[in-house]
Amino acid sequence: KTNTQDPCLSSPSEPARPIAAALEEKDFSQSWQDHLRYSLAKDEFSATRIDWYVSLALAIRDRLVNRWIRTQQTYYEKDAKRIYYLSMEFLIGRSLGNALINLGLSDAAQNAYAEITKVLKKTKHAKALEEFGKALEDIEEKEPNAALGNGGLGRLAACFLDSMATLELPAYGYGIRYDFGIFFQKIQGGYQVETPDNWLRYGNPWELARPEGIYRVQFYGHVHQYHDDKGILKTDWVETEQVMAMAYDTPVPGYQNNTVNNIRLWAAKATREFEFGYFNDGDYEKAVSNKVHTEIISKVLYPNDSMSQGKELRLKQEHFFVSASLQDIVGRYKKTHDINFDCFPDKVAIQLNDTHPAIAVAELMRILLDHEGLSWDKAWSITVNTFAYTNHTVLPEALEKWSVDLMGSVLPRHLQIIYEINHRFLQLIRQVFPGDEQRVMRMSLIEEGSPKNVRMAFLAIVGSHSVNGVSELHTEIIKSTPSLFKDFYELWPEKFNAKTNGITQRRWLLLCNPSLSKIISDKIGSEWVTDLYKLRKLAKFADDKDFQKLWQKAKRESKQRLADYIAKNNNLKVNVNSMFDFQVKRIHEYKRQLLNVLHVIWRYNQIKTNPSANFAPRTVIFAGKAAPGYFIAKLLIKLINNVADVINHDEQIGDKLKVVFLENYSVSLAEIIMPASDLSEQISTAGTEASGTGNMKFALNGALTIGTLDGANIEIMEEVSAENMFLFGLNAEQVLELKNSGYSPRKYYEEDAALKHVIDMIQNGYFCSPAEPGLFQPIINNLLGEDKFLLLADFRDYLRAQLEVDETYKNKEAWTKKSILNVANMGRFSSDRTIQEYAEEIWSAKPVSITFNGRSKKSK
Ligand code: T68
Repeated sequence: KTNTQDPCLSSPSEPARPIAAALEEKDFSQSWQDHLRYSLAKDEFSATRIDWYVSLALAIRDRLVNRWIRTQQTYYEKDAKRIYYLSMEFLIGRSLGNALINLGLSDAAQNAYAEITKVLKKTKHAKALEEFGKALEDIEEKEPNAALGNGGLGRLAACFLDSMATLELPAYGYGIRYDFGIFFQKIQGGYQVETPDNWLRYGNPWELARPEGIYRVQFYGHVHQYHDDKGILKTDWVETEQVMAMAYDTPVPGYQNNTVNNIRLWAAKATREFEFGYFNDGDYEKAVSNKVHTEIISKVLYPNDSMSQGKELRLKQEHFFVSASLQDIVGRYKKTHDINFDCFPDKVAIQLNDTHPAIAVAELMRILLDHEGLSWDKAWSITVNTFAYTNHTVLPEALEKWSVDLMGSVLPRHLQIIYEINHRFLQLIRQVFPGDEQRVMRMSLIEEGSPKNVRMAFLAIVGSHSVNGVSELHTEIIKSTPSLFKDFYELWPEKFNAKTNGITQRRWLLLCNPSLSKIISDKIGSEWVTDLYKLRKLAKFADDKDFQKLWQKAKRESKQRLADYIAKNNNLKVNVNSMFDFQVKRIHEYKRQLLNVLHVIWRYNQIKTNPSANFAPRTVIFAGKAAPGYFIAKLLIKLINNVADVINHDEQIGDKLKVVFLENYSVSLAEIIMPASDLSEQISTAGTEASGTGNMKFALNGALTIGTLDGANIEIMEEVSAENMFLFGLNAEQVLELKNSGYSPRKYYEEDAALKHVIDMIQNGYFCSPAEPGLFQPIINNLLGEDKFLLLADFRDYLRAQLEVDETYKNKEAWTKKSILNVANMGRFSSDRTIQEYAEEIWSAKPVSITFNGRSKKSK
């Protein structure tokens, strides 16, 4: 039925034909073996473990395909409002285990594995059996991580896709199909060494190339304006360099519903390949070198998580994926609505994951003005009502700025449009704040100076109807800080909102921690998998002795698994009865891994001077990558490894203290770490960590948090209550006060003998080889010079909290009770809740259920 009131509600077309269910009913083990034979042309004697992995993935993918098609058909038929999540990063990790869970195929896969093992045993072919491994996990481990992200921002995008599919939202992820993801980190002689992550080497069974889904993306050239024969001003962007964007699609299954959404990643291809006759025009060599040159655009993920370097290739990456995505989005809209753009914001919501895709504001304007012939005002209103922007950082060096010269050269038409946006925007400022030229300067999209810069965050704010921070505190900070968005908040308070991050409990509890999941579901049922607030039911068992025993046993199993991993990878034996204390995240000064190290050295000194001191035995574990060009962060990794070396080889210390640096932190390593955690270190300087999401993963797996009042830690405290955490340090307000009143780190150093001793040991070469005694001097200079992140101010209170941790850990029941209560109160931190809020408050998007072969919400 057509709604006469609302012209944006179009009548749904005829329902599509029912889909044959034949494949869904085919025996799973048979599918697996058939793929080995017919897709890979291998028999069980020549199959490598990777072949077994790929054929298994293909058998699973077969079971996604019909629902995937059906989902896209349904969105089209219902003319649903689509959500587009534009992100330079998607840190997906592995897909196999997640697909099994979401499709409800875990048992089928286990049975198939057992069956094939039997078959192989009969052949008595030792090599064949060995390649097949001892358990399904051996095969799952062959899957490379899809590591197309740096850290929290990219992993958040992946959790969001999972939640959007589970909530049946018509959502698409758009990004770049990098040939190389985040580098592999090796530790050599204590130093980080980077090697390339060639994750596509053996192919990628999850993706489907869409060679027909290609778009032309333009760069450079110049703008040509003229009046056509009717006297209308036309704008052409001409003599450009052109690159083709080719689509690769990966399915995103929802949890046991029929929804399978899509993530579309773009790969750069030379235009020449697609232009008939180019290779015939004689210059073969030029053709090939041109191909190499342009395909560089999607070659590698930039490994910086907190620093905008202003590199030309990065700007090209941003425009490349934005332009292809917008062409795709506008094309999809026109299939249903043709050239009537009035309904565009009712049918399309685009979320900008940080400013990395912010050029989209200018690109959509360009498409609407230059290609679709809309007026400025109409195009602008559509643009603002379509876009929403998420900010993820307050660090000034991370805020993207592009020099006007660079943008004028790479994207001349976009620069022109940005100037026009700015011109109109500054007129508005002058109207609202007459005579306040200072404010006009501060708010201009163009930063004056040499070079002149385009401020991308300002472009994103002006071009969006919503601006959100990723926690309550972070949102308050961006609204109130003059050097951030205070002026914009004063102009448009209604645009600003908080959307506290979340994580998907499907990956971060159900999948990664089967033993804890089982005892939880045995006790309270399994509704928590799609409604995390259901975990509250655990609270009444927090004191239950039998339940506590089960809880401890699950934790111990996971710790044993990690201990085995450490034995193998670090050649170090750790005691599973010791407290496993983790700080895993990117290495950055603001995250204060150094504060953790200072505590470790202090503890070492205490144990040495008083061997009978009653500390709870601890294993302090670090993991995380440093940006390859971040000198101090890399030196910190070396310091951690050197400190570990001294402490781990000190026989006086024994089990009381061990220090471990786990190399190459990744999504799949996190899946081993989280379940094994007792203590979670979330110790950033208050006011610096926008939200954090590792904090949530740890707490959901029963770790207790030692942390500052920063980011989402505050909201975790609101849920689990302060007495079930170990909070310390200055709050964000006190940090500002201290900085404003003149902070002197030296004072703390001079007045605290134990702290002084720790710092002196680092400075005097206690943790260095005699050949390079001054190795860590740059770290000391930072600490005693500016100490930008107030480590010394927080040191004493951190020690106090750490001693409280010891006391609590020694009381096993008290600790376990707090652990249970942490898990019980984690409901708020499901990304399902976060996405629900985005859908209602920013996107105005509604779920669309997928009916599959006459059934809805039910997979086999
Ligand atoms: C993180 N940011 C925040 N940035 O640091 C973290 N940056 O507090 C928050 O929980 C998380 O985002 C999710 O909101 C990042 O991870 C990046 O990775 C990044 C990448 C490129 C450029 C700048």
